[in-house]
Formats: sequence, C-alpha cells, structure tokens
Amino acid sequence: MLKIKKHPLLKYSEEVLDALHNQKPVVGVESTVIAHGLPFPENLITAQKIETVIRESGSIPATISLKNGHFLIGMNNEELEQFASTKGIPKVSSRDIPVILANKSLGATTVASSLVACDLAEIPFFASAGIGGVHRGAETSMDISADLIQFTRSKVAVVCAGAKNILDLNLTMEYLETQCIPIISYKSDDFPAFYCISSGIKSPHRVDDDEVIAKIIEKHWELGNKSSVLITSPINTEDAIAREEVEEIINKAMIAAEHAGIKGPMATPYLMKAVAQATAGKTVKANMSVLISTAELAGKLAKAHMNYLQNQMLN
Ligand code: PSU
Ligand code: MN
Repeated sequence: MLKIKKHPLLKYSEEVLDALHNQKPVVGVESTVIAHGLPFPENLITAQKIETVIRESGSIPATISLKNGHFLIGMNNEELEQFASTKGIPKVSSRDIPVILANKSLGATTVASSLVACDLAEIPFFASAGIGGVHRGAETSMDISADLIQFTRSKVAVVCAGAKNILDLNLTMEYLETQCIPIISYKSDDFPAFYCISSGIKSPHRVDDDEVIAKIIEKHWELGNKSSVLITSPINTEDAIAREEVEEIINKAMIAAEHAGIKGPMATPYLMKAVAQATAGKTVKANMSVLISTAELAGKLAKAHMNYLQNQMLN
C-alpha cells in the first residue's frame, strides 16, 4: 500500500483515496461542464454516466470541484446533485482558485483549474470532452483559454475530443506547438473538433496502440517536461455533427454574442448554449455522447498507463 501525502487544500472521496493508496488508475473530470455546459437534468445524468464508464473501463473517477475552502477530489452523489441543480455556481479557472478557496464558496472547475488539482493530487490522467483554446478574433480580443497555459504547467495526460469549433482551431494548434505540448490522435489522422469528427486539420501524430501512448507520456516526463500530453479521440460517428452544419450557426451565435456584449469567461458557455438552441438540442446530445466516450477512453488509457508503470518497476 502506497502512503499518499495529503495536501491540505485537497479533500479526497474515500473511493479515490483508496484507489491512490492501492495504485489503481484514477481519471480526473471537470465540473464546469456540469454547472455550465449542459442543462439540468442532462448534466446530472451525464456526470453520473461519466463516472460509471470510467469505473467500467477499469479506472476510478475523480470529479473535481471547489467547496468549503478545498478542492474536492471525487464527489459523492449528493455533491454531484448540488452542482447540477444549483444556479450561479461560479466557473473557476486557474486565476480564480485562490479567491474561491479563501471565500470557501462553491466553484465549478474548468479544464485548467481541474489540472491544478490533478497535479496536487498526483492524478496523471484527465478526461475532457473539449478543451478551451484560442478564440476566433483573438488577434484583437486576446482571448486565449487558460486551459492552454495550464497545459504548460501540469504533468497530466489529457484525453479529449479536441477543441470546440466555436474556437479558432488553427491558432489553437499553433499555440500548442509553440508551447511544446505533444498532441497524439488515437486511431485517427485528424485533430477532432468536439462534436465534429474532424476539424479539417491533420494531427501531428497518430497512435493506435494503448501501450505506446503510455510510453509516450512517460518519455515526455522523463525528458524533464512538467507539462501535459494531449490525446485526442473523435466523437462516435452516429452522434457526430457535420462541420458545415455548425459553421453557419456558430457564425450567427458569434454575432449575437457581440451584440449582447458577451466576452471573457462567459463567452464559451454563451456560445455553446446558443449553438444548442439553434440546433434544437442536437448539440446537447452530441455533447453528452462525447463527454462519455472521452471518459471511457481515458479510463482505458489510464489503466494501460498504470500497467505500463507497474511492468517497468518489475523489469
Ligand atoms: N464545455 C462546454 N461548456 C463549457 C466548457 C466546456 O460545453 O463551459 C468549459 C470547460 O471547463 C473549459 C472551459 O475548460 O469551458 C474553457 O473556458 P475559457 O475559454 O473561458 O477558458
Ligand atoms: Mn477566455
């Protein structure tokens, strides 16, 4: 049994603590998507399903949030229900963490702030349907998600379906290249775009083998990098939306956002909601599907990664 150094800012669920003690693979999950990404009750149903598929794939889920001056590392059902049904829980990115900790208020963690927690908790795997990125028009707005900057600071393997097409995906890829973040596309040649199978951009690397992915992650860290590795996998074909179909809707939603003066942290949730309304909920279904499939894959890859580490120790 491994002794875990308990960080004073973390509060573990029993299930996660037991997994870490017994070297079972753990997958971190964010809570902004529960509080802001999906409507109630789809958000609660999806949060529970994410946890179920991670367990079924052989890993333990750690849904992350902020409460009572701590990061929750693993949430019980009551806490998931609270986050899914309470209105106005703030979206907390990395810059906001100290304020929420000091105020002891509730906070829904984004990819960026969840990675801060994963790093402190020594959880090397994280699942996110869609990461933040460089926003369209960032040349003038300077709106670049802190998710990208956090990747350069957190030693976590992030499994995702790429970034949402409300972003500028070419600039997002450029930024990740500049910051030396490896992007590995699992069983696919393209960088996916959340509810679209492809962004139209070729991925720098395709890998089809789970053990090779584990090895790449470890090599990245053996090199002394203290940053993330991105692993992408597209949405299931049957739930995917055609790129052309959402493009026009996104353009309209962006004009509406500009008219309404929406910028900063509320830009992503506003645009996602506008697109969902315009597609009569089709993107909500796609969003749920991609959250579940990325969680499932993260569970499987976290297990392969743990097996790889254990085999390394034996040899
Ligand atoms: N997916 C959604 N809605 C969201 C997000 C994801 O459908 O609000 C969140 C994620 O938590 C992601 C964050 O980390 O948006 C990025 O926001 P920003 O661009 O403000 O950094
Ligand atoms: Mn932003």
